[in-house]
Amino acid sequence: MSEKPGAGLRFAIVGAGMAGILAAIKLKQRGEAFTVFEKTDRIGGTWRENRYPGLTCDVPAHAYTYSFEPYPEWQAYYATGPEIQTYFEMVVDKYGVRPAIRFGAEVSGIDWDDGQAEWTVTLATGERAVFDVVICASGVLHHPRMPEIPGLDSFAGPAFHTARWDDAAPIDGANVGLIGCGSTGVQIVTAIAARVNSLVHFQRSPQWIMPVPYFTYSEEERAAFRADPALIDAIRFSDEYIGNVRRFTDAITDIDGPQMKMIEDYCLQNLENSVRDPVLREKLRPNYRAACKRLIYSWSYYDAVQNPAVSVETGRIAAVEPGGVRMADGTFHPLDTLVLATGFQADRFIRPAGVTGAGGLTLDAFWARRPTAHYAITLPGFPNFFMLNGPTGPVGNFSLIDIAERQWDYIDQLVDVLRRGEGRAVAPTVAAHADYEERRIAAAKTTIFGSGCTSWYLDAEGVPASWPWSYDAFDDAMRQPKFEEYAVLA
Ligand code: NA7
Repeated sequence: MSEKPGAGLRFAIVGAGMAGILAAIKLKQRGEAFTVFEKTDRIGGTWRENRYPGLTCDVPAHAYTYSFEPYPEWQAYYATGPEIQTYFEMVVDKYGVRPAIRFGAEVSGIDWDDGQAEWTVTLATGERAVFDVVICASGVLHHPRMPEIPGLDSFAGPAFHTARWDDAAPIDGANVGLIGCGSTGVQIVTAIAARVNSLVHFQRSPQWIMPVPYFTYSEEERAAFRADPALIDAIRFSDEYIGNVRRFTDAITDIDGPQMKMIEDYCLQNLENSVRDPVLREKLRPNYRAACKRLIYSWSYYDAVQNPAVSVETGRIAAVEPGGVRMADGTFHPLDTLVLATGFQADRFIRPAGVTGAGGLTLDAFWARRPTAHYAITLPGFPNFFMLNGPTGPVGNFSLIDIAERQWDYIDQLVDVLRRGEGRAVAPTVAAHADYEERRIAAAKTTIFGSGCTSWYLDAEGVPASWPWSYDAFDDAMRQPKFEEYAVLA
């Protein structure tokens, strides 16, 4: 484990996904001492873990890319999961951070020592090491949420969550059941509709589907990207992407405004124009506001769902039986394979690792009511502990890489306080964070996420957990921490 290099700071990064890789690169470029702890044997986080058919990032590929490492090789406007994994593997080697990653190193505890002003990181193996700063980059959606359906364990064939894809499960020519219609379920329908004998898509709630353009890049276009990175920037900063991000965040914060009306009209027009059968059309018609659940971007779902092999089942599931799924009205769907696209526990973050901050304050206690962090990054009582893509951040329909990079700039300025020797530890004050939370919660309740639907955006009290202000407000907040909101420990 890393030694304390003179007066230099020792950094622990938890997680080798997109955000952990970013932190590692930034610290390596500064020549600082860091160790990345990765519980599995590969980098990639979400993109390593999810391998379901149709896995695609719904942020345009050239925008879902580190700003310092544009990638001319993307095959299409939207990248697939395997392509993104390849990109991250390339970046990790190009920037030489792989040797600093400890694979198979699951962090089970992170404990602050008030006297020494340092963190002890404990691994599941019992091994311990001491650090000055912890960067928590453990992701958001990584603990599958299994549905509570009677008899689920009795299913005779393969039944598995989408984040635990079973390659041996029959799909081609098989009778497949798919529970869940979020982004994951919709992508799977589009990918397997033409492969199955039958696909029953169990839909508890209909979804808003935003039609988006899809096109591949030719070899000539990729050659042009290689020759002139300005062409990549033109996509990255295009009105099609960044303009839409701005309009989208305007819409979610001004729910009766013109931008939201445009989104709703556009999606409904897509439904009317694309789905021919009036019965199916009504099944697919959402009964809550657009973007209340995470808006689904798809160019192909309505085509796929009209494949004769696909049926949309809107009844209530009563039980899973060994041979299939029984509905409350007695209907039985015989199935070979049952896929659970039922989402994730979005309130876990670094847990189940136990984190204990100053004065013995545990993260579980601090988060007893809801997970939160000051501007989604820092926590009062947890000095020198920084989260990337932490709670209350903007997890809407725009690039989490962009978000993490801006968050890193904010973190870097707080760490500078330590680098300059102005103190040994920095954390937000209780009062500053309480003020942030009060303003955030009041604003969150008025966003579209709080307009009356269920979703993973909502905390246990039904308050939207996502950043409730505009993209520009986020950009502004990340430019410089309000240092007066922070206490520096001498
Ligand atoms: P989501 O968006 O949380 O979607 C989960 C889906 O599963 C949603 O349609 C749920 O219906 C459905 N669900 C959950 N439990 C059940 C039960 N018990 N019975 C029937 N249906 C159920 O997860 P995804 O994996 O699709 O997407 C997660 C994020 O990953 C996505 O937003 C992107 O950011 C990438 P409900 O709507 O609750 O009625």
